[in-house]
Amino acid sequence: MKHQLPKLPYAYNALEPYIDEQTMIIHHSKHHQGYVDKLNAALEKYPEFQKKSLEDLLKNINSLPKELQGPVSKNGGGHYNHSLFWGMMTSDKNQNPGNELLEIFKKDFGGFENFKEAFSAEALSVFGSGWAWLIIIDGALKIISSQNQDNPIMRGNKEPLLGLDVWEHAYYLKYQNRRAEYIQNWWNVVNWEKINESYKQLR
Ligand code: MN3
Repeated sequence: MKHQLPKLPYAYNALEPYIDEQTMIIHHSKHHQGYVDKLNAALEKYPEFQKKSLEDLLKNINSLPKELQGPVSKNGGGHYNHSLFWGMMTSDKNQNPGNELLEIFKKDFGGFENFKEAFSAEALSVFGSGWAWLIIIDGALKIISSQNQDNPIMRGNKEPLLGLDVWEHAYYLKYQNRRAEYIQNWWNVVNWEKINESYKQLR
């Protein structure tokens, strides 16, 4: 079974004006498709690993054949990260995290605004290409970042609650070098409804 590009859960222009249509078209139909295609190509000679789920491949990245580790972490990681990322955003803009998560943000970060500041700072500080993540470790929320297409499950953590792509391809057409402005605007399209569901499953 080959890996497949998932459909976007909204139209390419649905995140306007914060994320522009052209960026979404290229990001989904070229970049994400490219990760899927290269992942399938890398697995072509390995029928036994074609049967494994993407999560299985990434969680066990270090026990894959040496030749597969690089291509799977880059392209499998890219496929996994983007598949999550699309669902972490929504056309239903400016959602509120809701009372339960607001309480958790208060407990773990001193408040929602503090959390946003810390997450934004982590995303801004990624050198080159990578991601900022919100994960749960031992019942507490924690902000981390990763390089390239690495992600929390490759490090033995649970699926992330929230992730932000800070590769230049995610924002350069609209924001050029202004990553901070991209990050600030991205908060308007965060799918808090989805993140609440994930929290209930993962905590
Ligand atoms: Mn990307």
